[in-house]
Amino acid sequence: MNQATPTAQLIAARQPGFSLPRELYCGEQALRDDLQQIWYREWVFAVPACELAKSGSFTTLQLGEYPVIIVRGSDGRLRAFHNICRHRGQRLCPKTNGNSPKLVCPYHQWTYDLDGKLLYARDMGEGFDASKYGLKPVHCVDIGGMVFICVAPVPPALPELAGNLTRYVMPSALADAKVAYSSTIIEKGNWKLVLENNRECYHCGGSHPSLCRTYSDDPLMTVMEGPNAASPEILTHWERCDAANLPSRFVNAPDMQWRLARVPLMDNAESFTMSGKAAVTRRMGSIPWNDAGALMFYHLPSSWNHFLPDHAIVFRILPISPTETEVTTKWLVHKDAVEGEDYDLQKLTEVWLATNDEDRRVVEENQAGILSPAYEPGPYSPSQEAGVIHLVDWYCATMSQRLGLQTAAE
Ligand code: 3BY
Ligand code: FES
Ligand code: FE
Repeated sequence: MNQATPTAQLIAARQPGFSLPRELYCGEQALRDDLQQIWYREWVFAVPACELAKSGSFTTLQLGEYPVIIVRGSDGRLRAFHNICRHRGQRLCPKTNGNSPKLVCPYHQWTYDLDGKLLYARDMGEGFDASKYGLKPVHCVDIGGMVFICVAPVPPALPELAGNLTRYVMPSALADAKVAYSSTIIEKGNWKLVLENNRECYHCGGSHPSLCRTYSDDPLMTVMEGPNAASPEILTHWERCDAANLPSRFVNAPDMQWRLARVPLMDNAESFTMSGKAAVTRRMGSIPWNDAGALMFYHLPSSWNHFLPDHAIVFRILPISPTETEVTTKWLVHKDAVEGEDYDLQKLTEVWLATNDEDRRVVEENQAGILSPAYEPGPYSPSQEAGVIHLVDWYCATMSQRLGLQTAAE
């Protein structure tokens, strides 16, 4: 019999429908377990592919203990590698983004091709076999313009997600987009608190004055029951989208690891702007109307996204420490849209920059309260926080299964 680990015990003892025990939101061991069992085993959204448009374009990220680099090869393919030199382990590329015809280690200049092959290593003596020292690969896929990586030896199967995501984002033509703006902030909160906050709009009325101009905080907007079960307003929207062949109906993984749905904005608003009007005059892709709403795509553990007719906003989170999470937001527009002519950067970004900062504050206050020994798990609202319940159930089921323990609820 396996001895249950402390994390497994906490999960087994948790009360379904309630927030998690304190230790899972702040403990070092809990984060180590989260990294091992979730972040190092799942596909993690990294970047939109349009950010790596040319041969030699690269981006780097830190996934837990793993520095990773993603680069487009001269053959046009995207590849990911462990961002560490095979000589003595230097981090190969310290920059977040750039373009380079070769990957050159800054320490002793070992030089790698864009496909990871070691091309050049000075004075390594006779018999040195460069073919043994290529960069170590990381799994990498581009699904409809969204790049995911997985550091596990064998990544989880993708077909369900890949087929649906490709179909739903196709009308946004992400291959013809560019990044108009990128923001990275560190929230002083556990990654699960960042996600919990994102999965409900119970807090929206009290926290998000600018987002609430266009985004309804009706919980039925956030949680739908299926492709034919939603509020009358959403069903009407889906019928209109069906007629235009615009994939819109709610579709999800059975365990809610991902979900997709296109929902209308309030009062036929076009975009997440202060005025509700489109922020970009040049629409992305082939979405037929300005008021087609937002295609929402959630994927655990790392991402949520809104694809609007005029622009898209992609979000990525990465855990930094038990009580710190990096949140990166990118605004995508049509690649030919010109700043100052087709869009005003401030109008494009102001609502979500403000919303992110408001969310940062609530997450940090949530973490501060949970750090108190007086904290005890509290009940989620079944109607308002159903999305949070799904998230926490997915987390507990995944963790307990992988830590080798059945919970009372299963
Ligand atoms: O970003 C989201 O996913 C939405 C908007 C505000 C809260 N959340 C449900
Ligand atoms: Fe990279 Fe020496 S560690 S060249
Ligand atoms: Fe929020």
